[in-house]
Amino acid sequence: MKEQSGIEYCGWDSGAMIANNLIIGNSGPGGGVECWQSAPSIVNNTMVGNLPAGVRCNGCSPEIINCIVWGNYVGQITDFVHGVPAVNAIVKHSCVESGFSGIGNISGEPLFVDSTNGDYHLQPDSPCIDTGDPNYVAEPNETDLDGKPRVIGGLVDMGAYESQLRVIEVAVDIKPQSCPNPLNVKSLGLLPVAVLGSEDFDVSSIDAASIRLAGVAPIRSSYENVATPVSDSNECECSIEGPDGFLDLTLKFETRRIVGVIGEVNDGDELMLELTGVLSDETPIEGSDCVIIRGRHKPLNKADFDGDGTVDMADFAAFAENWLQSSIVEY
Ligand SMILES: [Ca+2]
Ligand SMILES: [Ca+2]
Ligand SMILES: [Ca+2]
Repeated sequence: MKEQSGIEYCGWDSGAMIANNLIIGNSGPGGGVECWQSAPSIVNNTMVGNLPAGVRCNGCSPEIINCIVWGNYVGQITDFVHGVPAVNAIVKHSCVESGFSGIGNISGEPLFVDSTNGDYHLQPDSPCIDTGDPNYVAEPNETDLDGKPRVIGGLVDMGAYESQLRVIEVAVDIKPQSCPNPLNVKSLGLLPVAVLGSEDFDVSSIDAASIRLAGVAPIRSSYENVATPVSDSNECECSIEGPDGFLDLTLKFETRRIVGVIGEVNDGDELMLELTGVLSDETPIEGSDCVIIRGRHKPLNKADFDGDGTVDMADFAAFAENWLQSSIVEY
């Protein structure tokens, strides 16, 4: 079945397979899927906003796998009696509002892209990504509701749509060959940063123009072998190890622009800076490294006209003194 939505009716002894459907906003005796005396397999469906339930069973034992059952009005997976959870339903690796007993089930908000406007694709940080049945093996050429590959990222998602977005984690080294990485907030110089290549990751696949560190673009980039990735997964772990035989993407950022976006910091603070970008095929990449703040930085208050860090009468005087300047027009 490949319906956008609709009441699926599984009658007497049916062993129907209901897969890859959006079952949204139905109302009727059963709601989304109604089963009578049957044992259908309900796989990779997104069932939302149905009245009374996402799945309602009358003497049936459906097997519900890799589904999202959320925001249905009276209950999610219920017995014939309104709102009572279906005792004979076998529910696995599914996201069910308020939870449901069974292996691999979760109850976190599924984070649809825009459910108000009918977009039930998953946001990149949805808990339903890669949390379907870990042993699920897609058939050759099996697709999701969009006709896109059913399994991306090695593990199947819950729901009708497989998230096609695969974020690649990259190794980032702020100040290659220095550890820790001091950041002098008064510096007018450049902050060197490298995205590190490895046996598995060729940095020439990166679209260097897309790179941002804390949202700031680099002023230049190059390819050199400058450092070795740290194997420790602790995010602020760093190393002084130099070239390793794999080319790195080296970038230079204006320190004052980085300092401009990090907010108020004090001497000795440790701060993680996030690096984002895309590969030339648009696959997103992300990574991070940490800096130790040297000096103290407080973002300028716009009303602090004399720049002494406090807003007081002296600022008002400076403001008043300059008031008329703006109305003087030179001919
Ligand atoms: Ca996946
Ligand atoms: Ca470093
Ligand atoms: Ca390297």
